[in-house]
Amino acid sequence: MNVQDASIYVAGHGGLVGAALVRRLQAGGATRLIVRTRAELDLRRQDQVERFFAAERPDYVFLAAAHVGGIEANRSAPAQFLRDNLQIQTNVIDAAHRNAVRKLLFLGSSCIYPRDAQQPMREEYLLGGALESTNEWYAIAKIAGLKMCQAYRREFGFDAISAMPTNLYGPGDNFSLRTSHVLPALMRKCDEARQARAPAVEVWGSGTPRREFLHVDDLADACLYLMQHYESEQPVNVGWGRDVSIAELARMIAAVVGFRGELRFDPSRPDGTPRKLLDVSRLTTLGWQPRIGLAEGLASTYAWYGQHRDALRT
Ligand code: GFB
Repeated sequence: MNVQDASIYVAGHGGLVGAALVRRLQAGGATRLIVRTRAELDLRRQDQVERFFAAERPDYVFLAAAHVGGIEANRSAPAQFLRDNLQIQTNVIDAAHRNAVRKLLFLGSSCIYPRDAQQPMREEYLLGGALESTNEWYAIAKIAGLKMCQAYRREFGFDAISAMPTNLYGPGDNFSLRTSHVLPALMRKCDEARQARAPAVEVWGSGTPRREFLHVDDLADACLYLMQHYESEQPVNVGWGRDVSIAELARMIAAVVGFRGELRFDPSRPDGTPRKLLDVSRLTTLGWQPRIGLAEGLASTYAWYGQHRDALRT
């Protein structure tokens, strides 16, 4: 793929991942980027998606549009997580194939692997056991998406590949306390507690679950690398390679933010998967490595949050 000349559609450019992809492609000199807002193109509507692809006929597609959220968002909206994601990915993958897209990259998630999978999780562990109940609706949709890519490659020869990122963070994240993931939620809670001189911040669950965090700019770089260097039906894990406990993460965030009060754990909230660490050897063997460590990424994300906090308080 020649980034400068190709027409490239980034589905979901308003989200954390899509916006990072646009930044990465623009930095690479892309001149023919195609994006649409949700108001312009509702990817859940097959008729709209078919009209869009027939008119634009992009060369390459990054499928980063999805209904996403943290543990509470997943719990409270199972139908939307299942339906929206199945609709979006089915419409886009099928229309891309029918309109001669040269290659498509589908974004999945590390929650596709069994809850009690051996750690770190290799791509082969897919469907080897039961899923984590707090996000099984999202996981089932993402598994269907990667299977669609495999099936379209086998039956139609469509060059569709899948990347499975670990938990992501960075500029442009969702900082809503109800629907966000843990990292932006704790950043915002610590920031507000510091400003209000509050004595404590509430951390959901026991603090013992372990998560791996990858900066979204690293993910975008990996996606472009895969688009240019990978052609197979096997999904590829994209992660940092190390994990931290939620308690450790909370302490790191408190230090970055300058919150010196107490971290108060609330065991009435769910922990979710006990551990989620990806084996990234398939990707590193292909020649790609992440660059942004968690301490550095937390500092730059907090700087970004500081510039946008008023607009982000929803
Ligand atoms: O990031 P998170 O919402 O989702 O939660 P998952 C990770 C862990 O952080 C859980 C704890 O153990 C939470 O209980 N946690 C502590 C908090 N304080 C907070 C808080 O204030 N807000 C939030 N949100 N969590 C998601 C899946 O799982 O990961 C998605 O729901 C997707 O489907 C995504 O796979 C990558 O890491 O548990």
